[in-house]
Amino acid sequence: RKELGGIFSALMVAFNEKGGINERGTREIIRHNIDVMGVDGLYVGGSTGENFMLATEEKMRVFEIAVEEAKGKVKLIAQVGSLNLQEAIELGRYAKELGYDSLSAVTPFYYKFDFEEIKHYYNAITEATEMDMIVYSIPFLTGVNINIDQFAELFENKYIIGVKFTAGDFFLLERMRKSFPQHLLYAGFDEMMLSATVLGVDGAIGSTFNVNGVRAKKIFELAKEGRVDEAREIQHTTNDLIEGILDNGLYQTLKEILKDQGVDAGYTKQPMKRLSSEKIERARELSKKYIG
Ligand code: HMN
Repeated sequence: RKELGGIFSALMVAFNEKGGINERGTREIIRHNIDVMGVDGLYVGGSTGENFMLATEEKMRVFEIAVEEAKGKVKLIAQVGSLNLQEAIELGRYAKELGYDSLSAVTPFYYKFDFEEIKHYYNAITEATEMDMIVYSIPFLTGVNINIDQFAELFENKYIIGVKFTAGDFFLLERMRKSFPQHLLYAGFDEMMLSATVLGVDGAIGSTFNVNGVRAKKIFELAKEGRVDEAREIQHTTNDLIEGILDNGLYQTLKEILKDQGVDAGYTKQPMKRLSSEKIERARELSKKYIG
């Protein structure tokens, strides 16, 4: 299972002006990630893919496109989590059929589900699909916090092989690394990747790797070799870029940078707003300054 480590781009999806999937653009983004960024894998259907705003058929189509462009080249994880458990199962079965390496599912959110309910959700998906599962924990967006004992309980399910840890609680991350040496842990905040790597994560899954994957890979590899000073320099540059991106509008700016790099990344889906012309200019400046 540790073969599933490394740097995974949380795949962006290109949309047209009306919000439909721009397939050609999406294929370009995938190839850019593989050929130019050199990532080890793709995390398909995550937050960055604007997945929670898509219809089931659109989610399936994105899974298909990623397989067509990337199968056999990089590792593929399908995020299937949904408040509609039946949909999550259906997507999981489809990802299995398509040959994905693992599933992942966001913790069910909005209704303040208790832990028994959350556990049932994961067990239902893995029982129906018999696929490996990476828990997608992102408390700042979901409001769902899972503690170490609860992770241990989830891991009693042999299909649950790891956690995508998008949080800044590095005490918890360290405790998890010590308690679960065999499980896969992925850093979820790109701006904290070096710290997470020093704590021993097996990989990282991030949105900014779509444009900054080369640096991300370097940080990860240098830190694994114990060359922390060199890694820190690259994290500093990376964070100058990420600060600029967050300040300007995360997904919109990533798409503008991709466009500046010659990739037809299209639009974000409404109600995400369009960038003003000043912000588009700013995105282009970031692209020139940090990517080249
Ligand atoms: C996904 O599911 O798309 C990503 O894996 C989520 C990932 O953790 C990103 N988080 C969000 O977009 C909310 C980060 O890469 C994040 O965008 C980045 O660290 C900038 O804060």
